[in-house]
Amino acid sequence: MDRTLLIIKPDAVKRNLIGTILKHLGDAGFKIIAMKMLWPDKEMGGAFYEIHKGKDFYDWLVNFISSGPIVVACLTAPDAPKKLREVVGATDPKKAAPGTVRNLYGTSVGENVVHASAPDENPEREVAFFFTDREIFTY
Ligand code: DAT
Ligand code: MG
Repeated sequence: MDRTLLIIKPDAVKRNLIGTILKHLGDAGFKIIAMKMLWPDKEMGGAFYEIHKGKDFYDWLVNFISSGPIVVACLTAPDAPKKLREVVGATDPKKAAPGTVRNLYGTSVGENVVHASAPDENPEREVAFFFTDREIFTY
């Protein structure tokens, strides 16, 4: 089984959408094999999003991801990174396909409720950013 990283971003946590989003992903066939809630500081947010350093939205993004608690989870399913991106939808909620998580719950291109690892941007690096091997379970 493949694995990928999900982040429920501060906008969704503040709007009390943790359970709604996890149910959506459970119904879509994902199994949670690691999960925790944390409040990242700017150093951690900047390191996680370092791939975007230099882009015009980088400072906004780092401030946003460190603006409140987030939920990080490692999800497994066949072809998990690709499948999660499909279920999450396009970055901009207005362009996300009907019924996707961002289409249903996102409010703007920045406040788009979730992060999902890009299949071509090393999902395993993102899983390892938040979880040690001992925090990820096989069951
Ligand atoms: P994705 O999260 O779909 O992989 P991305 O990697 O291009 O999208 O960008 C990472 C995050 O940065 C994205 O979820 C929201 C934010 N972002 C991207 N483009 C933006 C923009 N034009 N204005 C504000 N925030 C943006
Ligand atoms: Mg991305």
